[in-house]
Amino acid sequence: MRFDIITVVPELLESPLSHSIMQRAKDRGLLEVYVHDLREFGIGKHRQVDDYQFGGGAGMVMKPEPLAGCIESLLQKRSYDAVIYTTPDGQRLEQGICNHLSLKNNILIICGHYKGIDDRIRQKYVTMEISIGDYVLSGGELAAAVLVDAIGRLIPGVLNDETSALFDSFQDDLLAPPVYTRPANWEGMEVPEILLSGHEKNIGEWRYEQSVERTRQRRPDIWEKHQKT
Ligand code: 6GU
Repeated sequence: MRFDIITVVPELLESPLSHSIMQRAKDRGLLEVYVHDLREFGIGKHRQVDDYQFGGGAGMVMKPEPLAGCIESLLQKRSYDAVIYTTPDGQRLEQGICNHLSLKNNILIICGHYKGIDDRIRQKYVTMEISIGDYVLSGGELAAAVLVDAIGRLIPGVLNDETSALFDSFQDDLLAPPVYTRPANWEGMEVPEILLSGHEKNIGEWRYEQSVERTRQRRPDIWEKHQKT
């Protein structure tokens, strides 16, 4: 699976996607991430990528020509299954969207910055607009990193234990159960005995009950959705 990411701050995307599971996925050839510096397509001596907004108002807007130049240069080489714009006014990211996108081959992500991108770029090129939650970030780069991580880890072979993504919180509309490791007694606090019993079936049932209880208490909204399906 290949991601191309267009940004004015490439540095923000390097580190988050170059360690741990994402780096291993790249090393294994399962994931490719190419970050494109929009400034290379900037206008004039100063490689301008933003400008004042028509109609007045504070904040700069990303100009259409550099974005179109960068996007067109990528489209010459391949087509994309999705052209995603990261923006607070997009569709809120959920596990289901990640599952869906993990089946694609080529995804192009455009990171918004400043007040956002000229709306004509959205109209002409963007097929999906995604927000990672109801709060405002100073740019779409961290959201793009979140997207690549959340999607990339679902590619078969990326996670060590291939089944483990299936047990994630949200994957079946339930939060994950609590987990413990050694020592069994830490500062007088004991690990639930059932986990030491070796009884796989009982442990499975206990984990499910814990998941249900956590979901009811912490996320009644998810619990309601779970009961409907
Ligand atoms: Cl995708 N971008 C920005 N700038 N802020 C956000 C966001 C995206 N998602 C949540 N907040």
